[in-house]
Amino acid sequence: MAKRKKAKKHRTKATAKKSARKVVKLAASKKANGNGLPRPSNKPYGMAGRALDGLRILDFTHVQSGPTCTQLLAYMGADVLKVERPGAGDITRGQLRDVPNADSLYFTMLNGSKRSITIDSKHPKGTEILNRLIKTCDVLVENFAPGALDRMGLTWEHIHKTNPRMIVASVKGFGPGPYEDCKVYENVAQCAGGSASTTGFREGPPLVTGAQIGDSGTGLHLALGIMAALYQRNRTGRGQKVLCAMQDGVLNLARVKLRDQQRLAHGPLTEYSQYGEGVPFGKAVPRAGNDSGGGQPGWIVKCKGWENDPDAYLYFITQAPVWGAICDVIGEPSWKTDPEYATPKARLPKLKQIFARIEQFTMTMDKFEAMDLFNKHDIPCGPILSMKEIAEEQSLRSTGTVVEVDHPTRGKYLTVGNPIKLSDSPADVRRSPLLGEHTDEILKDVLGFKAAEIAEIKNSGALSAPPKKEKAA
Ligand code: CAO
Repeated sequence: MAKRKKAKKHRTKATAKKSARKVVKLAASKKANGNGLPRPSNKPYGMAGRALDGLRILDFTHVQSGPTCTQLLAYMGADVLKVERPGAGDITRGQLRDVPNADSLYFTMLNGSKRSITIDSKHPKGTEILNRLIKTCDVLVENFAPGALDRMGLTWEHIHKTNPRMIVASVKGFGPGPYEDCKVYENVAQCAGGSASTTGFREGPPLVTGAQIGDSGTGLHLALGIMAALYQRNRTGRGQKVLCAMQDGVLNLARVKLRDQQRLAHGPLTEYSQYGEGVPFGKAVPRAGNDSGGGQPGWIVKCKGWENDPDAYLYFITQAPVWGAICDVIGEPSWKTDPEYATPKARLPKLKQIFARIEQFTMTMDKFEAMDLFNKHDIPCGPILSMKEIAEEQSLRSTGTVVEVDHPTRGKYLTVGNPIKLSDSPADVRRSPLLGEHTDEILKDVLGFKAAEIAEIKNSGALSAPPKKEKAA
């Protein structure tokens, strides 16, 4: 009887919390603009355009890491001028092509809202144009292999002398040290930054993750560095160099594992399932499968249909404050008071068995039913969503996180919009440019060249691919 009363009290508390949240949400939604934020004010400060309007970026980025950074800045209003090699452009335009003769999704999903200009940076006239662009832009962003920018003659000293206000932001694979001259791609960074050694199952090899923490993750770090440098420039009037190494970016995202490395010196990592399984720890942080990283143990459990659907799973967290509700819902009310289960410490060695019981329960319903049920009781959990489900998810479309844009050669495609929502600065998500689409426009509007000068520049060969060499007969 006492137990039932307590359970009822818990349910009432959880329901009250839920309805309070609903009331706040309803009140807010009257002013909200669909992405959960207040609508821009109709006062002048709310009508001031986008956050980065007026910021001009000379974008020398390619592949993924740098383009992630500049695309985000473009979404927030910056005028991003993407400089590409004539005739070829960013190598990703032609990689993983799904539509013949059209820019790939690899390229289009990383270069939205930018303008494209083709310039041969090694041609004397090309160098002249670049120097003029350096004078008019605020930030140069690049992620060439080490030394490539210098080989174009665009050393920090040269850029800083040409435009002392310019910020030069670079992604490199490694910072100064034994590997600083190495080229790096995503998975190399995941391995060198400590992520791969701590991802996967104990019995298996190191694993890389699908989330592009090396490329896109470092691009995000770079965007933050650029914003900080711009803020400092307001005070000093001087630009500075910003460097983000992919190894550092990955480590920053994997910092909890460096935490665990240090904890290991003081004893086993009790929240890792291997502790409960009695498997001794070695000298380095092991792979932890789907164990949750924090102090609230979690695991992935099967749901109805798992035999045929590879994503019919739910991530379930046995959060201590709702342990009573978990026991009630899964039908193990005695675990609330049983000293073997009642405290988080007592549960640690039995996590495998506890999750097996939870799984027995979740296998009776699909992942969305399970999500609804557990959420009613404030139990944290999440369905494993496939990319198909995400592409079709209407709430992500309404908030502008997933956006459909139209492209002249490939037609409509989905892209990821701005995940950072600003209440006075709606995201500007447009299709990616064709190679050199804005060359004339940039020469005329940004650099002020007259039609005759543009024709002369074009004749010089600085904007076109060098003629192919005749093959010897
Ligand atoms: N006009 C003329 N030449 C141009 C040009 C232009 N507009 N744009 C680029 N180039 C030239 C460069 O000058 C360079 O020439 P040199 O090496 O002869 O001086 C050349 O193109 C290629 O540059 P790169 O070395 O950066 O390209 P790559 O394909 O060999 O390497 C990558 C690619 C990504 C491994 C390397 O750029 C790199 O390590 N970048 C830093 C780390 C990074 O961002 N990695 C993430 C990549 S996303 O997975």
